[in-house]
Order: sequence, then C-alpha cells, then structure tokens
Amino acid sequence: MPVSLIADLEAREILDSRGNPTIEVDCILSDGTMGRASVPSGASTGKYEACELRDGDPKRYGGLGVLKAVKNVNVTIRRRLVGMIATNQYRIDQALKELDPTSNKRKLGANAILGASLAVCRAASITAGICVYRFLGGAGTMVLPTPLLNVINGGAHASSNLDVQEYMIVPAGFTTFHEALRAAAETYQHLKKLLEKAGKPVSVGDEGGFAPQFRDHEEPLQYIERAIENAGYRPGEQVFIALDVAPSSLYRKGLYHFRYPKPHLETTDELIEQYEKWVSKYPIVSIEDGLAENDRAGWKKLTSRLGSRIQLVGDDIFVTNTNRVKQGIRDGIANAVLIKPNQVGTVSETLDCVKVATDSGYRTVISHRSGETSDHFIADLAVAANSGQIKTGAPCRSERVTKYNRLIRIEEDDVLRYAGLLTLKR
Ligand code: 2PG
Ligand code: MG
Repeated sequence: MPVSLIADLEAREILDSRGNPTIEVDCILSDGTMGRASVPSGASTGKYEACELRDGDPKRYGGLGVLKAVKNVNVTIRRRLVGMIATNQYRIDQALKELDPTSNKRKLGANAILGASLAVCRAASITAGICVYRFLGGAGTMVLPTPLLNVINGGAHASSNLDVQEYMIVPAGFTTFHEALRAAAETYQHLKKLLEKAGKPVSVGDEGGFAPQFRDHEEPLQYIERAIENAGYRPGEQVFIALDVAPSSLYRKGLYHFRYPKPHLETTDELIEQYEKWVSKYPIVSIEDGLAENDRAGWKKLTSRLGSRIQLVGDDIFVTNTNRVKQGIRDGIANAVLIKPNQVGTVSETLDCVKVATDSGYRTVISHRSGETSDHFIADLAVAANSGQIKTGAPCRSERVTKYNRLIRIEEDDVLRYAGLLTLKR
C-alpha cells in the first residue's frame, strides 16, 4: 500500500450545540481520502486550560467568531503538515506543538491545533482501513466504557439556580453497553415523569439533563434514586449516581459562595462533610471537582477522607495536563482524571495524559464539553485509551447521543468487554 501523505487541510467556522461558532477541519490525503473533525467548547472552563482562540470582534457572534483559528489552520498549520505522512499521529502532533511552543497554545489556538490533529487522525484511520479506536488503541484495546450520563443540569449549564453542575447516572451493573444504555435511557424517562408529576418543567440544559428548580442540592439525588427504582432497576447495584460539583467559580478568599437555595458561604470542611453524608445515604460512586481548582489543601483533605470509598475526579485542577496530573499524584489529590482533548490540544497529548494517570493507578473518564458538535471522536478515544469510563451528557440531544450510539455500533462490530462494575472496584 502506498504511503498516504497529507495533501490539504481546510478549516471552516461551523456552529456548536449552543449556537456558538466553532471550528471544523477537513484533512485530504494524497490518495483522495478525507477525514473531517470538529472541536467542542466548554462553559465552566478551568483556569489552566489550553487557550481557545476567539476573534473578539463584537460585530460577529458577539466576539466568539473563530476566523483567526480557521486562518491558522488554512495557512500556518497547512503549510507545515502538507507532505507529511498522515498515519504517524505522534509526529503530526509533535509538528503542531513545535508550531506553537507556548505553554497553553495561545499562539495558534488549541481549537485550531486540535481540529487539525483530530482531522488528520480520522483521515489516517480511514486510509489505513481501520476504525479510529483501533488505529489509536491497537491490539490492546479491550474495554467499552461505562457511561456517566448527566440527567440534571445546573451551574453554568442551565438557568436553574442549582449550583451543583451535574447529577449523573452510572449504569455499571450490566454486562453489555447497550443494556446499560437502555437502563440509563429508561431511568431518564422515569425521571421526566416524576418531575412532570411534581409540576416541574422538563425542558433541558446544555447537556440534555433536566433543569428545574429544586428545594435544595439534595433533592435531585432523591428524585434520581426514585427514578432508578421506578424504571425497574436497583440503585446501588445496577445503576449508581455521580456528581460534578464544579465549584471553581464559587471559590473566593478560601470560601465557597453558594447561591442556592439562598446565598450562603460554605467552608471546605463543611462541603467535605456534606459529601460524606451524601455518600453514606445515596449510591454515589464518583464526585468530580468536589472542590475548586485552587483549593489544593482542601483537595488533599477530601482525598484522604473519601478517596478510599469513591472515585474523586479532577477536572479543573488537572485540565488534562500531564504536569498538573503528576503534581496532583505527588500531592495525593484525587484518584481519577477527567480527560478532555480540547483542554490540551492534540490527540497525542491527550493519550499521554491518560497514560500518566493510568500508570499511577488513577482512573480516567473521557469527557465531552458542554458545547458540542455531532463529532463522536471521543467515543473511539474512550475505547482506544481503555479508559473504562465516558461522560457525554444525557441520553438526549443529538450531539450527546451520537457518542453513545457510536459505542453501540462498536459493541456490535467488535469483541470488547463492557467495563461495568469493574469501573467501580476500588
Ligand atoms: C465539565 C464539562 C463537561 P464544560 O465541567 O466537566 O460536562 O463542562 O464543558 O462546560 O467545562
Ligand atoms: Mg467538570
């Protein structure tokens, strides 16, 4: 088979699931193969994430246009990558990093760089005649991830006034991915019925979860537990609960400024106690960003108090950055890492981060962003990385279910084991 070279790269501005512009890149190879990929965008972004380059021109999309990033792909990145062998992802990503040696990819924009990295990867897998997950994961790829599905949206993802950003269900107690997804979808529909019965609106937030008002931050946990039972499943055996509190923006001068149910302050210790109570009372198996990105002392305390009982996932504190993850591991912070490709900017760096975490016994959760596209790359990535977990929103809204549906097709095509309860073994 002749070697496929990159013949062209073409970027454009498209819309994401929030109606904001984002970047899509086509990669055309010398054999005529085309790979296309698009880049998601967060709302509750970590302070230390790689830079998402926006135009800042108030006359277009309120300043959110990405024409500068588009130009960076079409000129600078194109000039460097054209002629390179498409199937060597590491070399491609190395070249991209050399083009923008800044620590946070602010020169070209992580959105431009990731768009190119993903599009080349997809084109390379097509020309190699294998799926993206096999292309990246090779023969070692064995596991289908357990999904963490966000069924109640708060924080920066909804106009409800819940400060907790995500209440998720985790259908781990099943033997196949499609059965697990069915349990999640049925639980979601039963949750909708319960909310309707209580006279609450069932319109959804950015990630497809419901977003009504609740009495306090505990009430959604009660609703979810009931919904699991009403759907005919056993909470704590088949379907579990996970949270992403995401309180970085609430943390000021050593205190958490909660707004709900009424404005009040909470200390780190009070929050940890609250989590301990919830973990004892509800089938909670994972808490992401229980504390803020800058509350490192609090994170250490949280990890020593709850780290042997449940999964503690670092998102804002790690931002898929290997150095930050290494530092966190040294400091005894968290026991799992949220992995978002656009927090770091290339496919290879994303996989490197998974490796650093896994080698130290930390789990990983491959994640979408709250602003998404119909690209299902992260479903393949979760399989390739043997991560065992994926979080990509509710079983609702096309930009969310496209990832879950991709996993259904992978399960049909290949002999892979559903991670399921193994995910939860401590
Ligand atoms: C998160 C993500 C995804 P955002 O905090 O984990 O759910 O949200 O993309 O807004 O950062
Ligand atoms: Mg998060």
